[in-house]
This record gives sequence, structure tokens and C-alpha cells, in this order.
Amino acid sequence: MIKIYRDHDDYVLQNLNRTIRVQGFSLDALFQSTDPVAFLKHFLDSADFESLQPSVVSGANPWLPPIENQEIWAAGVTYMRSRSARMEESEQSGGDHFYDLVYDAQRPELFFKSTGLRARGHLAPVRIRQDSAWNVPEPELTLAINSEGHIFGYTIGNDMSSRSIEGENPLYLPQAKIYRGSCAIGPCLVVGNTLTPETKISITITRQSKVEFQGDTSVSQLKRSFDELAEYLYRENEFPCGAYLMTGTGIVPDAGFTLQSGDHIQIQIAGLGVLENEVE
Ligand code: DO4
Ligand code: MG
Repeated sequence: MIKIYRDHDDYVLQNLNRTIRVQGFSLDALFQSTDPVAFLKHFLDSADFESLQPSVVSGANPWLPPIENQEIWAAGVTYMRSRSARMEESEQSGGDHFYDLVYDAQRPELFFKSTGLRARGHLAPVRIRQDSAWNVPEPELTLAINSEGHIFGYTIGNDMSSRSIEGENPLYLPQAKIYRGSCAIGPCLVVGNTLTPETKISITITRQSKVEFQGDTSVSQLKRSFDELAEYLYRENEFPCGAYLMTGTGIVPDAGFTLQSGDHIQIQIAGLGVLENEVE
């Protein structure tokens, strides 16, 4: 398993034996590689790079999102919990039936989420929209897919969402999902790790040092396979620098909960680390 962290200067690569700061590394080249593990090993085996203490990648460091020219897309209504929460929030507008249909449909819901410019990394602030009254984070296992459409890595994603705007009308989805500070990924990209169905995804939201919401799920609750989601994303499309694909949320707080400025969001996925962001 190899972890890739990005900071202002360069990239830091880590495997069991070595932690190194590398120059001349590019995520675009990694996502264009047909063998990403061999591509990374080339750097890790090189004598050119000075070894660092493994502790330099501790969770206390801010990291930039591990992204260059990749687009970030997201899948929706891939967990039963997302289906029921969305049917509830859109019942009044009459939009609930669409969520029911898409959960069972052959074609998944896929939507554009962000470019690297808009994405936030570990310990950077995320935002809620000023014109939205009901807001939640969505903790999502996120696939790294190379330019040929093969899944080769994983990271943690936060698909920040306005439930009031999406609930008002499903056609408002892009406004509910894509706005300044609505997307976080990180803390690193993990390559060469296979995730089992038991892999746990959990979220803790803390407000003034008090836990306001806690929830967890596991990858086994995901209705669709990773390959199926990636295949639909690349069908009739092209991603010359690869793509990230958030796989949907299986955790949605009950209707009484909305995020507030100052809330601390901590998303943990076993094997991938912890992604932390404060709400601006
Ligand atoms: O259907 C709208 C968005 C769904 C979503 O983001 C999710 O299920 O995670
Ligand atoms: Mg989502």
C-alpha cells in the first residue's frame, strides 16, 4: 500500500519502509499510467530522494487535496439510507419518486461535483451556502480511476450538500452540490490497497467540543459495485487525466440536524485515514 500526500512544495510518498518527499512527481502522470503501482515504486526505490520521519504525515498536518487535472464526480442514492432521506426531504415537492426509481434502476445517478480548483484538502475549511437553511456533510468512499477507466486507488470524500435546495426541486441538484467549498478530499490518495466489504466508514460532527452527530456504515451497504460505477462514468466520455468518483453516502443525519459554522467534521475510512474539515 502506498500513500500519496500533497503539500505546497511537492508530494510526499509513503509505504511501509519509506517516507520520501519527491520532486518531479505528477498526479496527472500517475492517473495516465497503465501500472500506477509500478509508477510509484519507481520513486520509492530511487536513491535520489531523502527519507523523512514517518510522523511527518501525522493527522495534525494540513494537506492539499490529492488532485491536479482530475475531475471529481459523484454517485447518488447508492445506499438505502440516502434513498430514504432524500425521499423524505423531497416528498412535498413531489420529487421523492425519482429517488426511489434511481435506487433500483440499472443506470446509476452520476453527477459532476468539482474540479481541483474548488476542492479542499485535510484541515481546510468547507462551506455551507448562505442561501441554504439545511446542510449536511456526506462521507463518501472515493475511487481514483486512471485515464483508461481502471480503479487503482481510494481516498476519502466529503460531498457537502444543501438538503433544502435539493429537496425543493431535484432539478436544483447542481446548486445543492456545487458551490465554493462544497467538496473535500484527502488526506491522501491510497494506492495498492484492496477494500473489503467490511470496510467501515464513519463520521463524527463536533460542535463546541460536544459530539453533535455520529454515524457509521460499511462498504457492504453500497448497492452497486465500484466497477459498475466506474464503467458508467467512462461510458461515452473521456478523462485524459483520470477522475475521482465519490460512491455516495450511507450516512445522513436525521431531519432535525443541520450544520453550523464552526462545526468540526471528521470522516474516517479504515485503511484510508481521517479527513477533517471545519465549517467556515
Ligand atoms: O440524488 C442526489 C444526490 C445523492 C447523493 O449525493 C448521495 O446519495 O450521496
Ligand atoms: Mg453524496
